[in-house]
Amino acid sequence: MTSDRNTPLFDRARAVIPGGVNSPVRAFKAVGGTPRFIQRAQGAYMWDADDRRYIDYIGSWGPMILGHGHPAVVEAVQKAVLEGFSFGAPTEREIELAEAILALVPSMEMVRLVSSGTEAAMSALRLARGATGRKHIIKFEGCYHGHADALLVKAGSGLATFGNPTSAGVPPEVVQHTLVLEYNNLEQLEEAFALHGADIACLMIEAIAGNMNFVRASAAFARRCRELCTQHGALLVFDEVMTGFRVGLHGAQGVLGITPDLTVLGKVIGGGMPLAAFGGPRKIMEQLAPLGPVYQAGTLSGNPVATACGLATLKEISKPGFYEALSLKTRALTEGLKAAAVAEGVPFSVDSEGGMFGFFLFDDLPQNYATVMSTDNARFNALFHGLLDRGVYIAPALYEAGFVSAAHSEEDIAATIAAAREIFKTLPTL
Ligand code: KE4
Repeated sequence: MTSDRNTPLFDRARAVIPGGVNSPVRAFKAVGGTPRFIQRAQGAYMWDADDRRYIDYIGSWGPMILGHGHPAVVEAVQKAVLEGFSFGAPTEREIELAEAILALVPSMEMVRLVSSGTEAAMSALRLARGATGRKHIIKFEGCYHGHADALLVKAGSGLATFGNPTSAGVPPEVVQHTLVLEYNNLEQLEEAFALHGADIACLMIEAIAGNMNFVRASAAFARRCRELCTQHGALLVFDEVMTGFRVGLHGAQGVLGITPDLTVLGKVIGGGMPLAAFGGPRKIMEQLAPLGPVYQAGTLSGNPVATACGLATLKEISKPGFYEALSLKTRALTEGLKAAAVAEGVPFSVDSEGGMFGFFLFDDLPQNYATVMSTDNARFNALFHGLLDRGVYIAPALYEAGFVSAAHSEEDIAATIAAAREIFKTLPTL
């Protein structure tokens, strides 16, 4: 009988931390079972409290694009730590990181560094409202932009009506200006702008939605978001916390060829340390304190250790051929999984871009949240736990994306496909 330290650790954790975790998805609530308490990670692998090894397709939900413990990143962080943890004063390294980000995101002329994607999205939202003097915002069902109150909202009843809170503690008046539309629904988009266009501060979207597993905005839909924002004087905000530097060196905006007004970044730019950012044209960004009237601040914003980690990461991913190699590896995984599923008669569809991928237990790729959430939970959970038991760690929720790193080997990909094929043989039929 192998030792099981995860269970007592989970019991101990639940005694002192709500749900035993510091972020809900980690609790395995969607898939059941006991979360694995990770002791260490290296390259494409994580080891749990029982020293069991997993091929890691979470990558800290996106940041670990190089794999865990990349030597150049470790060296940069070790050096930074010896120079000081935090100063609460400007540093040259923040300038270097800002310049590096601007060089890779042409839609940005200025950028502000913060400590989490939530903080970046919340600040971008406040900036959009401050810069336009308008209150209303549009978001889409299935897109997640962190847990700021105004963004914890689900669709209201009926077309283009204002949203209702998805969380206790968010008063209805806080979300009364948030319109929640169906992703990829052109009719609702047109109606929302026809009814409210003059009052819309911004439209915030994940142009490749990783919080619905992996759903792309159609080219027509993304183009129409851009056109309608321009036409009505609203700001188009791309939340690229997940897709930024993950789907390609220039993010989803590079893949789609669309220039947003504001971009929200996180995850990869911190390389695993708490670092996120938002940015856009100078005329908008200079509305921010201390220059302009839109307040935004943070004790650890631009933290010198986090910026060292982010800079070292960006340096590695900017090297020629990085994304070509990563994309090939990711596609080898998704096509291999698809072939295994088809061979076993399991309905399965896949998509990927750069180092981000998704799969669905449907023949066709879903285009919106409702379809994604119609997935048979029992089948997904059987796949999740079957893979976990075979040393493959995918996202513990069917609405989450997967991530491949530069450290994943061909052998890792082959082992993953082989494990999935074994499970497809016995996956409960509908
Ligand atoms: P954080 O506050 O978690 O750093 O970022 C919020 C956020 C904003 N925008 C997008 C597109 C995001 O995907 C996220 C966070 N993503 C989740 C994964 N779906 C983080 C995992 C978690 O919540 O523990």
